[in-house]
Amino acid sequence: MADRLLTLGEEVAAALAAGRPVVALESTIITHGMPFPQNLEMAKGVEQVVRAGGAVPATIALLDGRPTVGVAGPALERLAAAGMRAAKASARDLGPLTAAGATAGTTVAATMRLAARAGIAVFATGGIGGVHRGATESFDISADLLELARTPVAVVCAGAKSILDIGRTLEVLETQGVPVIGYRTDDFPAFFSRTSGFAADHRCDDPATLARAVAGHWALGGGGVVVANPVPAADALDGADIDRHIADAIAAAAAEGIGGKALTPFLLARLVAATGGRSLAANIALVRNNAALAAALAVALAAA
Ligand code: PSU
Ligand code: MN
Repeated sequence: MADRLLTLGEEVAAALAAGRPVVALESTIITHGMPFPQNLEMAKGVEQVVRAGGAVPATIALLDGRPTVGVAGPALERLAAAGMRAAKASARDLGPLTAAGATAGTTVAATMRLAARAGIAVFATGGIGGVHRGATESFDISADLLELARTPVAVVCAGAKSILDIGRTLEVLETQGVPVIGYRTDDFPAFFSRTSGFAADHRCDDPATLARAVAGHWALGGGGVVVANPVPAADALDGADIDRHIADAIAAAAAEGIGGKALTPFLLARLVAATGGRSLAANIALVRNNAALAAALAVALAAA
């Protein structure tokens, strides 16, 4: 059935109508997470990985006020070139930005909301938002965690960057009833590194088992699921080195009075600048790795 609020790409609409596997992809990682032109190469490359895995990619964004599921071609190029000149839309921003006719990258929270509305249950990204360090004072907790509580979409990620307080992020996910499933790992990964020192509460070792775990959560009325897929060992970065750059970035944010929705993009940009190409290469590698697993999960769910 047509949804007059959503613009669906032709290929995505056909796949959904036929019950074929589809993987949602977010776009704040394109506009606010990586510099141009690497962001565009990443976005196109990740779509190819999803296709190679037997699923149809659906990049989601707000284009001139239209919530769009299946951004491709020149529209994807415009979005990537706009970068931080585009807005950053979390779930609460969708109504106002739609009314304003804005173009925006959608965060994990906003992408989940639009994916669920389109009927897409699997979503690949790099890292989720979470509880920021110092949140006991700032109250800065990403809306990603609250959307995960309520919206039945499986989010395949490489854990959370340690710009965040990972322990408190996991506590909020537990409170909100969000399962955290390690893929072929007992540890919750820390984005650039395969371990964070915190455990993932469940583990699955193959896509079919993962699909049963996720489908079971939904069958019993659950919302979002975090599938934590560690960065490939060959692409992982040295934890101590990254932590030093993260500490510097957080100090710079405090000195410049950066907060609210500007904080995460500020920290990400500082990290890219401080580590040069290395962190960007690792970031791209782990997103591709997540896209491959998301495709396998979508295929397994469609076959079930
Ligand atoms: N973490 C990353 N890369 C990203 C983001 C987070 O390592 O690109 C983006 C995602 O789009 C995520 C958003 O949903 O930042 C979270 O922003 P906030 O903390 O303002 O909720
Ligand atoms: Mn925030």
